[in-house]
Amino acid sequence: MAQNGTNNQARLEKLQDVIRGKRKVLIVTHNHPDPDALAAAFALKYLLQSKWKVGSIVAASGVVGRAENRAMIRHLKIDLRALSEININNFSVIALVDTQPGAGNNSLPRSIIPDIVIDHHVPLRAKTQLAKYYDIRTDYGSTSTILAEYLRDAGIVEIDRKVATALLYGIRSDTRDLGRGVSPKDVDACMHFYQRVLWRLLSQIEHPEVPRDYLSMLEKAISNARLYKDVVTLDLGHVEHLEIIAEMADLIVRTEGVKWVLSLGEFVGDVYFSLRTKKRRGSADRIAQKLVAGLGTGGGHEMLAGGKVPSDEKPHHSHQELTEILVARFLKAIKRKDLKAENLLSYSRQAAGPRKPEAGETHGEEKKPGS
Ligand SMILES: [Mn+2]
Repeated sequence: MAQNGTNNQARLEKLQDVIRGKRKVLIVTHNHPDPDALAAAFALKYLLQSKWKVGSIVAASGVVGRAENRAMIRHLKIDLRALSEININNFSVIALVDTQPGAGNNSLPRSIIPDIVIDHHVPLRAKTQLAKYYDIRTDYGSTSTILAEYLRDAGIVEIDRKVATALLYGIRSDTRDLGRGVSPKDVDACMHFYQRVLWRLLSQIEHPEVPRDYLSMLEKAISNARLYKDVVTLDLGHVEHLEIIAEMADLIVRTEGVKWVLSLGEFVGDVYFSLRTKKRRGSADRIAQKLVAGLGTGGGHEMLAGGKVPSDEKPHHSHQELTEILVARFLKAIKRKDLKAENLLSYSRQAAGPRKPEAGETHGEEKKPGS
């Protein structure tokens, strides 16, 4: 960390140059912000205010639908505004976090080059390099980690406890509890603010009440899922909120014997997908880009990625046709082209029956009742 110290100080000074003397900063995240995007924006706002006394507003397009993310906003009192209700001309500095200009997943008008871009997604976009300040670390598990380092290097010791909680959740959520696409820097960042985390609040965020229709959504997702040997594709059809597509991918990739999941759905006319793999060097980001070549935008990391095909891009294709194209491209990209589809639920039922406990595992009857 020490050899990086000067580097980090230089970064902070450069950032300071961009915002010095400015009155108000607009911080924009990707559409339908996830915990990492929310935490990074929340932390940047806090940094600007506490270090340089510059006010800012956090805004995004889309809907926050996932129960955890809504709980995060509520419990941590994150003031998230709708980008459509913001007059961008009122701001002298514009920052993008957890996304980049041209990535296709944010609603900053194309004509605007942001002043600040902070992100961890592959690829580094050409337009990002036009920003006065950009910090893209594709080896990091989360954008929250970058912000945590800024706060640490800015010498803010008694960091606001809600910000610390947000950052920890942002890092954990993007790295699946520090187990996926994680770098030592992500672990360091978590350790650094550990003492400031509000644990009870974090638990309430991670285990929120889910809406009544959540279970029926689960049922629909799983009963439609198709299995190709070790690959699952599932089409959720029309979804009420976007995050359910990623949530299902995360759930199903945990299934024994499943190495890849492509989860798709339609939201406000556009087709979205999430890609997950258990392979640590899965190049999911590159596969996502292959899927949308000539159709839309995609990107991500080795083990998780996503993308979007806007309806105006291929207006003569139905949702069904687009989904079929994406699935066919996906199966081809991971060399599972000629396999016959099986129903995921039938595969699951085949495994039903008594399972031998593994070494060291407690037998059912020895468990305390209710455990
Ligand atoms: Mn992220």
